[in-house]
Formats: sequence, C-alpha cells, structure tokens
Amino acid sequence: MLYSTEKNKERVILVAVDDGHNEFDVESCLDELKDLAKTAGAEVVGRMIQNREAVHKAHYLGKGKMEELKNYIEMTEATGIVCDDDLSPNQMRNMAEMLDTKIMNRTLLILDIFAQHAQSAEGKLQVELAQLKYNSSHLVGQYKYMSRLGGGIGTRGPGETKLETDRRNIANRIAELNKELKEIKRHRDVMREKRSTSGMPIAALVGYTNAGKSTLLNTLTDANILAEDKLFATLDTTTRKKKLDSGIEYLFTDTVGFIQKLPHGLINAFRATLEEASYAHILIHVLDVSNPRREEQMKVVYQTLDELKCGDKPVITVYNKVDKDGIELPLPPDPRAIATIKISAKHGDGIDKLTETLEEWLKSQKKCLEIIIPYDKGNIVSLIHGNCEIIESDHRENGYYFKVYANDEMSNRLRDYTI
Ligand SMILES: Nc1nc2c(ncn2[C@@H]2O[C@H](COP(=O)(O)OP(=O)(O)OP(=O)(O)O)[C@@H](O)[C@H]2O)c(=O)[nH]1
Ligand SMILES: [Mg+2]
Repeated sequence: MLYSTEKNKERVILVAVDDGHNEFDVESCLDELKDLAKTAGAEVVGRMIQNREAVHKAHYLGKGKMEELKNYIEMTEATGIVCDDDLSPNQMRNMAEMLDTKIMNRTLLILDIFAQHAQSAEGKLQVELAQLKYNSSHLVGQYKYMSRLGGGIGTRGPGETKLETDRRNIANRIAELNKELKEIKRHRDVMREKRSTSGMPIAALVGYTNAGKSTLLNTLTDANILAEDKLFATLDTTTRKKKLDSGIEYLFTDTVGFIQKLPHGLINAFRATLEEASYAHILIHVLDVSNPRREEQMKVVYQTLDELKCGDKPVITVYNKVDKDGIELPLPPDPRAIATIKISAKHGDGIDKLTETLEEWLKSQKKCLEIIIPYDKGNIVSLIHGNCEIIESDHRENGYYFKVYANDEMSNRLRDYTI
C-alpha cells in the first residue's frame, strides 16, 4: 500500500450537500473543513458535493451518490469521510454500515483539535466532557470502524489520553468531570471577582480563529503566548495588564477563536471559556482582512457574540494583516463597530492608533468627580492613582482632595467620598 509508511495517518474525503439555501458558499466551507482536517492530522484525498433539495434523512446523501462515494473511497484508499454538517446519530450509523468506513464531521474534527491543543486543567476537562457527551450519542455502533486505524480522530482525549469508550464507564467519567469542573469554576469566579474589583477596564480580543488575536496580545503586552498558523491555537484565555501612554491601565484578555457551524452543544461545553468576553467592558474584534472569507467570518463573529449575549458591548474592529500583499479593496464596512482601525499585529503598524482609540473611549465613559479621601485610607488613594485620570490634587484639613475623571466602576467605589 502506498501510504503504509505513514502509519495511522487518516486519509479522508470531504463531503457536503448543497441545498441551494446554505448561508455560506459550500466550496469555501469545504476549504475550511480541509484546514480543520489537516490540523487534526488527517490527509484530504478528495471532496464530493451533492446538489440536493435537502439532506437525506437516513443517510445524508442520496442513494446513487452513496454508491458513487463508495467507489470513490475504494479508488482513493480513503480511511474515512468527513461531512460538513452535524449528522444525526442515525445518519452516522447508516453511513458507516453502507460505506464500511469511518464517518466523521466538522464537530468531531473541532473536538479532536481542541483535545490536542488544550493546555490548562479546565480546558482539558471541558474538552473531554464535550467529547464523551458527543461520542456517546453519535458514535454508537461505530467503534469497529474507528478502531481499524488503531485510534485516530474521535478516540483521542486531551493530553495523549485515550477516550473512554465503554458505555458504563462513560457515565461515571462524565459525572466525575462535571464535579471537577464545578470546583474549577468556583476558583475562576473568585479570580474574576478580584479582577473586577481592581477597577481596571477590561478589553477582550475576539474574532475568527487564526485572525491574529494572540499575536495582537503579544504585541500589546509582551505576553509571549503561542501564536501560530493553525486553527484553534488558543484554547485557554490569558489576561495581561498594559499601561497606556496616559498612565491608564487596561487588562487585555485573549479568547478562543470562533468558527462557523459551531454546534450549540459545543458552545455550551466551552461557555466558560468563550464567555470571557462577556466580562469585558469593550471588545476588540480582530478581523483577518487578507482572508477571502473575511465577510463571512465577520458575520459569524457577530452571530457568536449575540449567542453569548455580548452583542451590546462596544466593539473596536481592527483590520489585521494589512501588511500582506493582494488585499482586496475596499475593506468591508463594519456598522457595528464604534471605530475601525487598520493594523498589522505582527509588525506593530496601527497599534498606537488602537491604544489612542481605547483611551478616548475610556475618557468618553468617564465622569468628573471631586472627592476627599481621609488620610488613613491609603489603599483608596493608590486605587485612584492606578485607575483615574487626576486633574487636580491637594492636601486638605480632612484628607486628600482630588478632582478626577473616573469610570462607572470607580465612580461607584468613590461614591461615599464625593463632595
Ligand atoms: N502577515 C501577518 N500575519 C499575521 C498578523 N497577525 C497574525 N498573523 C499570523 O496569523 C497566524 C495566526 O495568528 P494567531 O495570533 O495565532 O491567531 P489567533 O486569532 O490567536 O488564532 P487562534 O488562537 O488559533 O484562534 C500566525 O501565523 C500569525 O503569525 C499580521 O498582522 N500580519
Ligand atoms: Mg490565539
């Protein structure tokens, strides 16, 4: 066999149905599916699209097309197929039997990539839980096809572990994971509470996967986190502090990238991680303008933000990767953004403009206050120095006098001292 040198490498055919009502162009969806398959470690050996009024209820493709696919699988020596849609457990089982091969789909690939990229304890637990839940409902009766290659996509858990496949053990493991996640969530809530009482504004970097969010965080704050040309390089959120030119400090949070057709089940499983954006005061939407699918990606980002109930937050859109050649002009407008800025996160162009815009926005949110802080409240004085713009200060008989610009949170905290 030709491929015997690369043991365990899966050879897959990408499959989709075009019913004429798809929100996104089917070919370009398959281009993205190809990237997902490659990132998951499979080799793509073909693609097949069926134009059909609707997907076949029992086996996704029509009968004739299934025959054609079976021949195609034999001809290409494929070890499995990947469908672009979320198949029902029934469709998966029927297709596996009719084609005598392993059936995968977009969700399974995404889960597999998540499993390979998860770093933190919480990330790993979330991924394993999502995988087990997904597999126990969708892969019933498919394990004989899965195990032919000695594992592969759908059988690997986070961090080199092998995913549980015994039904009785799965239920126990799910209960165990839920318990551990609850404990971690408690811990995370405490951390977040601490962050929010610091009074610092939080800006979350959001956007489509591979848009350049982590690169931007690195450029802004020297965070030194992994940024690479891969889908879902980031699975864990990272927060870093940065002092802007005026002395105001901002917290910047990197988040998990979005992708189209992210099933609700997955959004729920990763809600804790994805939701990080909902604790931010402002969102920096990173858009890769060199990507031919940039408008579709922008649409997906806003849909996902709405789904995460972050739709009403102020957004600054950065048009990233403008250093690249051949970018199509004009750039797509973004009516939902309060500002749009062209940047190159990699080379640092436009970053000053971004930080200026963040400062201006913060100023526009602030109120002017006059306050007196008793001399024994040194901690409040340092809070003011760190988080307010000080216009005037003085020593008065009954304490320190300040005239400051303060954001909502600081205004609330200083309410008792205003004069
Ligand atoms: N030419 C160019 N490449 C960039 C720029 N910003 C990011 N990249 C590249 O784009 C790829 C993805 O960057 P990341 O920062 O990892 O993207 P991300 O949005 O964090 O992606 P995920 O975490 O996978 O969702 C990397 O190869 C970066 O080097 C840019 O301004 N110009
Ligand atoms: Mg990243």
